[in-house]
Amino acid sequence: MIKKLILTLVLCVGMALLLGLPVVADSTTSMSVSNQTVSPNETFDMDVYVVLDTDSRGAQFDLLFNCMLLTCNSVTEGDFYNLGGTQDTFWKEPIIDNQGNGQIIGAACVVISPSIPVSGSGVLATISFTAEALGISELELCNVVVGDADGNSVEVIITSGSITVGLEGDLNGDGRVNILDMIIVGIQWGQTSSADLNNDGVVNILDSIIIGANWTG
Ligand SMILES: [Ca+2]
Ligand SMILES: [Ca+2]
Repeated sequence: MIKKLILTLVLCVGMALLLGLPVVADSTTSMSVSNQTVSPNETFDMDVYVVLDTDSRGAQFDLLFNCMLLTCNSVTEGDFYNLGGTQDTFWKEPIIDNQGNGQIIGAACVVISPSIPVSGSGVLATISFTAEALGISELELCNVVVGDADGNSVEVIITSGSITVGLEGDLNGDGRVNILDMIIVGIQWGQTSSADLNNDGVVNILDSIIIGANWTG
């Protein structure tokens, strides 16, 4: 019985290779930012979070945001690669563009020899923003590169986020929490998107409840 199962598995893999089907890498390396709701004029922090299932010596990212809604004040190194300040790293300050496009360009962190590579999870960087106007700004991670202990690129799952400036639950940014926001939850039901108000990775009834609790009509 076991031999049959193994033979079947081998045949399936062989067929997949013969047919040129993509082989999906079993990667759990990820980089993400979350969704937050903030008030106008509020200054707040957003962490860039990493999860690494392999030893790594460095990572870099860019991030796009809506500079009509947000001003980026600073991007500072997190405690992931420096192990809470106990080992040496080089932190490359990114270029911050609060005009025109709204970009953070070239944030990077690398451990410096003889420091050890790291794995697990933690904060790669912390971004300080100030909310300037009502609305929703997508936070799009891009140009993400994570290197393993030998400098090889690692496959990374990227999860971008968003900042809602205004009332919690006001998904369309019109200053009210009502049926229009509930409709957005309905449209995005089951997805990972900006309507994921409680940041649990899926849009569902729990997000609807948050809208109900903040209902203005
Ligand atoms: Ca609304
Ligand atoms: Ca949710």
